[in-house]
Amino acid sequence: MQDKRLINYSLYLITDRKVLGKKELFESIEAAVKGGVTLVQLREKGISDYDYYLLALKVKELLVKYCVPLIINDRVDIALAVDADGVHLGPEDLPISSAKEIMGSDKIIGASANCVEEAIVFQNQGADYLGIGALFPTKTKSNTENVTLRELKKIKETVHIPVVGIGGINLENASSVKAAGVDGIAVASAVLGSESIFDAAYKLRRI
Ligand code: TZP
Ligand code: MG
Repeated sequence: MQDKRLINYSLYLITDRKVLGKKELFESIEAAVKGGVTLVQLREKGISDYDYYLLALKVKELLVKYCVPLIINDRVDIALAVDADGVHLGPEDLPISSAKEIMGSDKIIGASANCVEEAIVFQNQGADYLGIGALFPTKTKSNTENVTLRELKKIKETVHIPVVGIGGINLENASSVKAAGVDGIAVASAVLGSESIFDAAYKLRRI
């Protein structure tokens, strides 16, 4: 487990099987990491707890080799079971304070926020970083609220924890997100949906 103050948020990969097509998840994560992904969030929906556990364990073993931290979406229990580096929580998940109590202060707790007010609340509750979006149209997640680049910039200027932009970010618009001053971009389809996962990650990392 890396010191959470030293985490590199610059290219944050969020997994999603829907965007992978025929590509295999585990190999795709490895290609993305080789291309320059600095942090991975395992985001699995609709699989059994046991399968989620086994997959998370395997991905954790892989990422340890590359010194890339693993974040688990939603599930504090799976994150603890595989000794992941942290968890990402949304409005339907455990409150940040409870997750912190269960996981301890060494683990990373990320939260999704849509505006400055929410960002301040989650920071005060102990979030270690914030995911802000959706910044652009995305097919990867339904029921997202839209967040403007202007609001993103305001959030970044207001909070003191790392801020990551998310939602529909790709090679064309990544520079505009960077211009908002963020600590990183979080992507699913721009990397996992790409023909060459390595190249896509490499190019985004360079931005
Ligand atoms: N949260 C807000 S938008 C989003 C999530 C998980 C989806 C990001 O995926 P993509 O394919 O990079 O738009
Ligand atoms: Mg969630």
